[in-house]
Parts: sequence; C-alpha cells; structure tokens
Amino acid sequence: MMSKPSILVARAIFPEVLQSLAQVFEVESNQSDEVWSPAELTRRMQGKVGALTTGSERIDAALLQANPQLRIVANMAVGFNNFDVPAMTAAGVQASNTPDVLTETTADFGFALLMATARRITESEHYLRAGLWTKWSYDMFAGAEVHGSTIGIIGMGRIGQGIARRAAHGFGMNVLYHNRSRLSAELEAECKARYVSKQALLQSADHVMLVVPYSAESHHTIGAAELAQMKPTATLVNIARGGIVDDAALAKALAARQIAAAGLDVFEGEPSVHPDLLKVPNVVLTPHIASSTVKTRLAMAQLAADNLVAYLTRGQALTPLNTVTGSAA
Ligand code: 8YV
Repeated sequence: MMSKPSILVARAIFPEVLQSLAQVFEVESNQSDEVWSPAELTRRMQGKVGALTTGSERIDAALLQANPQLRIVANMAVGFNNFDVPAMTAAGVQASNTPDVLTETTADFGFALLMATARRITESEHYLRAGLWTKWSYDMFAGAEVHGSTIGIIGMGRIGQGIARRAAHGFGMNVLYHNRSRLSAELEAECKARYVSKQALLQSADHVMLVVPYSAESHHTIGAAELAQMKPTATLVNIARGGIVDDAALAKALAARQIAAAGLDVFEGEPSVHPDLLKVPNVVLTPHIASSTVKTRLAMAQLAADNLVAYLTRGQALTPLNTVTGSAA
C-alpha cells in the first residue's frame, strides 16, 4: 500500500476537519496551538508536501528554500499578505485562500463595529460596569447617527459590497466608495454606491470603513494627513488589516478628538496593540474576530482542507491564488 502524503496543520483547528484530513494524509497538527517561531515553522514543514496555515504564519522565500518538497500551502483566511506569492510561484508551490465563505459574516461584523463605535456601546458599558451610572442625563453617551448618514467605504471587493448593501438597504445610508477600479454600473446600482476620490470620501463621510487588502500600496492608507481631512464628528472602522491605518497617528487623533471615534478589529503588529490606543476611551477594540462565527470559521477550515485534498489528489486547488506549472498530482 502506498503511504499517505504528509501535511502540516500549523495551528489548532476544528477536530472534525483534522479528522477528515487524517483520512487522506499523514497529519502533523498543533492542537495545543503553540505559537511557532519562523525557524520552528520551517523545521515542522520538513518532509511535508502540504500545509494549512492561518494569517499568522509567514510563508516566504527562506521557508520555501528550506522545504523544496512543499507543493501547496492553504491559508485559512481570505487575506494572504502572510504569503510571498511570487516566491511561492517561483518555487512551484500552490497558494490558496478562503474567499466567499466569510463575506457576509465579515460584513455583519463591520456593521457591528460601526454601530458600537458610533453609538459608544463599549465605552458606555465600561462606565456602567465601573459603577459610575448614578442618573440618566440628556447627553449621556450621545453618539453619531448611523441611519440616514453617509458611509465611505475604502476597498469595494466582496466584503465592501456586503457592507454597502447593508448600509443602503438596511439603514438608508448614502454610500460612497473608493477603490482601485470602479464597479460595473449594475453593481453600483445594486449597492446604491457612488464612486468618489479618496479625498472626497474622507471629507464627506460620517463613517469611514476600511475593507482594502493589505499591500505595500495600501500601507497607511489612513495616516495623520488623511485623519486631518475627516470630519471632527466622523468615525473610522478598520476590519481589513493592521498596517492600513497608522495606529500611532490614529491614537493621537482620537485623544485630540480630531475625529469622534474608531472601531478596530486589526492592528499593526497584532496581537500587540499600540499602547496609546489602550489609553483613549473613544475606540472600540476587538481581537481580529470579524469572521468568527462557528459556522463561518468551520467553513473556512473546511475550504482550506478541501484545497489541500483537491490539489494533492487531483492537481487542482478549489480557490487558487497562483498558477503553478507542472501541478499534476
Ligand atoms: C482570519 C481574516 O480569521 O480571512 C481573513 O483574511 O483576516 C480572518 O478571517 C485570520 O486571517 C486568520 O487566518
């Protein structure tokens, strides 16, 4: 009998997904969810033809060079800035991600963070828990209106469009967007979204939502200069990636009330959070959970696993990020 191909599952995942992988592969797993250094990850990859990673594991030229047997890395995330895709292609390694299965769940969370930020939900809860609530008052935690206001979405991919639909159809919001390319007229009409320059968006939006993928080009899309263009009553929400916002500049702007509030699910250098963000009250902070419902995280893990099986048994990934020559199983 032929031995099963060996794969690495680099982080803890749903036991049922691990079990399904074990039917097809010899699996080395990490169910204790240890955080491996790059050197340890490189070492664990030895002898593996496939790997399942999350956004926290970096796949770069050095790791690929030390593992010439590797044929596919399946990311359990739609974002893939942890992958050096050109290096993977050059090394003949298939890259895959998990698009679509998380779109609506992540758009829901973007809206949740927008509501919590505009309506000061966590700030007021902290006040109540601290025993400071002694009486009702007319302006207690008075926040910004959401329904009927203007949202500016930067990054109009699948998740951005999901947020636009919620904003336009559910909350009667005026939707502006900025993106590298314009949507088709049909999609713009469906999302009731109007394309504007980044500057016009920053100047007129009551709520700015960031849903752009991270790249050298999108690094610090929002920094001191952009924050200065926003309305003093505006809110900013980042559900995209750390590094898209200059967190130090944002903390300063929040402390100075240059903008009203921010909601952040992602951070530069996470899981570390800029200490100045922890000091300001007008920011809602969550630990990178936008896709985290049981159903969606299971679907993401299953799709990543299915990519490994499809590529290593049939030579074709389901949601590939690159084209690899000589990919036959
Ligand atoms: C993941 C995400 O949970 O899909 C993405 O790009 O940011 C999240 O949904 C995270 O990257 C862990 O893989």
